[in-house]
Amino acid sequence: MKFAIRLLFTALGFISAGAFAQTAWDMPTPYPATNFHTENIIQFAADIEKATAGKLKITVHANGSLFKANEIKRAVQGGQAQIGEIILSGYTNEDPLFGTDGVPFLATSYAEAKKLWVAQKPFVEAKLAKQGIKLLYSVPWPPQGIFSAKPIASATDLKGVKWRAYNPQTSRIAELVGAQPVTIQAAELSQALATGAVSAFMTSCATGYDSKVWEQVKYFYDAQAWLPKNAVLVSQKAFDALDKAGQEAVLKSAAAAEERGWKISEEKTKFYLAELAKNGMKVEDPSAALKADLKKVGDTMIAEWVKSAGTDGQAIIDAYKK
Ligand code: PCA
Repeated sequence: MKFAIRLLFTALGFISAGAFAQTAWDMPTPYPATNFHTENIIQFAADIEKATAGKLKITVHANGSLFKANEIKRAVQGGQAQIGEIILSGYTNEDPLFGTDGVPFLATSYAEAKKLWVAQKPFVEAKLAKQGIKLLYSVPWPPQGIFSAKPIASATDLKGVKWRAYNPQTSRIAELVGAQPVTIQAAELSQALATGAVSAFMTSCATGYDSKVWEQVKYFYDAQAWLPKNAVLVSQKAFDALDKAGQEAVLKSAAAAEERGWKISEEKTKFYLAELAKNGMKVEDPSAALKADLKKVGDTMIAEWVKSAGTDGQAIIDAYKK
């Protein structure tokens, strides 16, 4: 009798485990928990948990805490993480098409960035699919400008300066203006500034705000040079292992996150710029001379990118310009 009861309970246990099968995903992301991309991701994870009645639970590991920024794509590809966030242009050396949105002065407003994404997306999707990765959504950073400890009147003032880079393009800019590039991911930016490892860089007002750069850096030149994008990627294998309802919850929540993210990015730009000023930074337009110097850098880099990206790159440009 006792044995029969135990058997019965065991059987019930199996049934309930089947009916309430729980899937847990780890999601490494590169940027701080309070960054707008991360907050959007946390909402995305909550939407999925709700839509699946708790069957799919995504734990977000922000700020490079589970995998460093440059390790996240490989982790998703290799199945060490089921899902993750990357900055697409961080992978320009792997394939120039990933870095379309990192090319200076190709697309400089949210509307242009959207148009460029429509042209770029099918190529990024296909490339990732070959690597067993499914693209879920992508959201841009605010337009990129120049942060500097010292005032910059023209590119000449950047000669010899220790320049923080976050992707191949920001390194290339340093080379073209005669600065010294050092690659440092956002999670280490505050420390690099505090130790004097770098004193100038290009990024968004959002990252300037996240890293409280005003403690060392006093100038922001709002060059609006490009809008790089983050992308949320899932392992195709992990996605395929979900039931139909789970897959639909992920796709629907991703579409909502993409729409929400583009809106928040654009809307929060004003807030970030105001915060930089409020904390004692000079927020200015670049001088005519600096603008002209940056334009020259952009022209060089657009030509270099078109050359490296071949016929697919040309197809993206043609679709974008149409
Ligand atoms: N912030 C990220 C990438 C682009 C941006 O605006 C960074 O500085 O690392």
